[in-house]
Amino acid sequence: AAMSRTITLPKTETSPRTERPRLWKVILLNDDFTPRAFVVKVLQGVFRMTEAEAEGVMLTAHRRGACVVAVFTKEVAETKCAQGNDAGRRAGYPLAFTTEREE
Ligand code: TYC
Repeated sequence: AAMSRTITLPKTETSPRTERPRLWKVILLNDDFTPRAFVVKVLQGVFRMTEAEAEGVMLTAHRRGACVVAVFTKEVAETKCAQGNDAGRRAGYPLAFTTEREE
């Protein structure tokens, strides 16, 4: 009877390069209704900012229309964005965060 043989070829070398994950910006959008102090509290609570950092981000969004808050991996950015939007909605304000992929 014919005997079958399995020939194991040498494993092809692959370069073990780990790519950096793409980062996503969380952006704070200005509106005419959310109180400044509330925006600052949300930034401190969700993004672990100091009061001074949060004031700076809030004022930049207030003056320019939007401000990049921070960058994260996609899932973290989406979670922080949702937490910020939920905090505004629960308090009856139109506070809005959005995410955008970095180039
Ligand atoms: N423009 C708001 C006001 O004058 C304050 C504010 C700042 C709201 C930044 C949102 O992302 C924002 N009460």
